[in-house]
Amino acid sequence: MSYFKDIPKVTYEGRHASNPYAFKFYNPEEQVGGQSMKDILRFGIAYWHTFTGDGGDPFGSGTAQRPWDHLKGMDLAKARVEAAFEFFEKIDAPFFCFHDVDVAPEGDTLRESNKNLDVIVNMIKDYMKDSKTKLLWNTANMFTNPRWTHGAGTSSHADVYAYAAGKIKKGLEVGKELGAENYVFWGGREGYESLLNTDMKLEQQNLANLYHMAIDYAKELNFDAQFLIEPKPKEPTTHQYDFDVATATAFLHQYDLQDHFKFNIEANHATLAGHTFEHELRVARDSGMLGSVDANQGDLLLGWDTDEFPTDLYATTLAMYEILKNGGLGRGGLNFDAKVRRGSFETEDLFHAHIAGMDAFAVGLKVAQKMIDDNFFETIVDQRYQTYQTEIGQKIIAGQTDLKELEAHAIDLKDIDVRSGQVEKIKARINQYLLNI
Ligand code: XUL
Ligand code: CO
Repeated sequence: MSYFKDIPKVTYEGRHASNPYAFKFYNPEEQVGGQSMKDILRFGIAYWHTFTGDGGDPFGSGTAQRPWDHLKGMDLAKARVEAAFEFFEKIDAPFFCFHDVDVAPEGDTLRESNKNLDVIVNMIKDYMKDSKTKLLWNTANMFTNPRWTHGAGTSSHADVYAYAAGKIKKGLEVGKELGAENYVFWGGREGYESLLNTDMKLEQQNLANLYHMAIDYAKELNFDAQFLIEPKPKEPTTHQYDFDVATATAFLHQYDLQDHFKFNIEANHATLAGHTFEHELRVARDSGMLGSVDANQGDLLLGWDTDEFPTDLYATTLAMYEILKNGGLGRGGLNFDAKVRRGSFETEDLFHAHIAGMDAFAVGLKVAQKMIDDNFFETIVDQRYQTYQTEIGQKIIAGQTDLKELEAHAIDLKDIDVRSGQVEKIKARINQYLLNI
């Protein structure tokens, strides 16, 4: 049975191609900076948005028209696996990602849910044998079911906490079974709605303990996936504990978890935190903790997590610059945590959206590599900070001076030659790079 029978396999046809089912810029085998595009970009398909989501929003029900809509329960779950692997093959996806509840329906108990999950995981494992598509990461959904109302690892109820621990245990076993490269912790409802009824210290300590238990169990399983924290400042809770990379870094250090985690950075979460995407990538890169990316974009006019497919070439270029300067994403990848708009309800839109996202990152990659080859940003930054190459400047950056010596240096200074930052000149050059690829 084919779910996408009218859609051909998507291949690279070049920037002037008119075929909507062709990549215009993403050419998997093309070498960029000595590596193939496919190996640098490591695209992932988010199961929840592409195969499970129905296009519903807080104001209206689902609109998506999917060839598996007539099915229910385990039959629906099985059809989605078949459709997913057909989709991966047609779009040439190296990776996919899922939450436990995306792939298998929950039962009345954790035992029943695990039973359903085992059936589907076995099926996925069979499909993976004949597929090039690997598991970038899996995770446990601990935010949808009403039991998670007050959080999971930060719940006010010990039974809910134990339930969360059980879900993570199973998630690690599933990740091991399917050879996942990473395991993600997005703190869905780990935060608070109101400080008036919240013991923040207890909640954060409990969450840290849960992470330590997960580290121990992964060791016991011999599961060597990279653990990833995915920061988000708000939504669904008013204040999420993993607010942004800087906040989550402090949390990891406070509870001695810093050697066991990297970050999965989502563009739309960055902008919700009042940062740019590249800011969050930079903070993680500077501390050696950039692990993976949820590739999407938000709508600054709306201000919630709209999870749009990334099409903004400026943003993908600056993101790819950070990723290349990081030496790539290692075991991470670019997971499209993105959904087609509610109005884009036809099945073929799933293809158009992924093609648009893959092409946008391919452009970003090529432009960023060209800038790096030209030492574009490096030259600007070196010049801007050149006074740190003087005697006193070198002492400052080496931490080998003191207030007395610096006062003596400054006390008779007049007319310091502070230079323009020239940000408009830089932006004009970036536009030239973008138009010249
Ligand atoms: C929610 C979000 C999640 C995580 C995985 O905003 O980004 O889908 O990526 O739980
Ligand atoms: Co995400």
